[in-house]
Amino acid sequence: MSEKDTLFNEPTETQPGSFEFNEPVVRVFSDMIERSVPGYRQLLELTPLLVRSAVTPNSKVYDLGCSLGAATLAARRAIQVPGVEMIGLDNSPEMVARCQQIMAQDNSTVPVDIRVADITDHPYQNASLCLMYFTLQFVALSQRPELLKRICEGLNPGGVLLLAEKLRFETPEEQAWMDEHHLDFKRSQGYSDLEIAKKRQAIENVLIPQTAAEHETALKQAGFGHIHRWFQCLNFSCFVAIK
Ligand code: GEK
Repeated sequence: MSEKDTLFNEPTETQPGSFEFNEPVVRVFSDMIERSVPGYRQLLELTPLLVRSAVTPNSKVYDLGCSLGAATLAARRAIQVPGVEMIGLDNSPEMVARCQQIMAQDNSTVPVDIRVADITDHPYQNASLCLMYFTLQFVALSQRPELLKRICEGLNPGGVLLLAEKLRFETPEEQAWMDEHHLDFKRSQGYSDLEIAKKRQAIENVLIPQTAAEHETALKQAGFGHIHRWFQCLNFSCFVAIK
């Protein structure tokens, strides 16, 4: 069970400077992401539909930046074809340790290997599906094109990347409207204005969002043939990219 996220409601001296996926974050992570990302639960609810159409027998399914494995589990429980192996990667050892316990408690029979790894230098091969939910936004901008290329090369023909990201917007008006409504969403989830401001400060320069057009161009340049933005909830979106 996730604890309630009160990390940014604590006295300033006990707070981390820059945001990190460390033990205190792991303890509250499920609550934090649900109350911070509008549409997160619906994205997870729709994931099985996309998994069932993408995954082929005897292939691998990767979850990149798996955290506590919410998307890994959504996919794992949906896989109906034989010979599939799942691999969840995250570079936070604390996240991986907890995620391994969560996977061990799940009674799905699809083999799953949760590893501490940097997704920018991990090999990808024989993949029919890669999930990358809200992780690319934490990778250095300079490393993103190469990472997308490696993922595309590791997918089999017809293989699918599901890429969920926080978006940046082209015009100041659209950006301001999205920011305002995202703020209101967080307030509606019980966060105070002070908590919201402190979290924003901690995550600035750590989470770098790109525009939808930038993502679409990068996915094309990485070698994907078809790219659709199939889901958006305020400033959070999911793309499907098909090799
Ligand atoms: C979910 N997908 O619940 N290599 C590996 N892991 C990384 C890297 C990297 N280079 N950079 C960041 N991470 C999940 C949510 S959270 C999103 C993903 C969020 C990991 C980081 O340790 C963290 O666990 C995850 O990416 C991002 O559907 O917190 O907004």
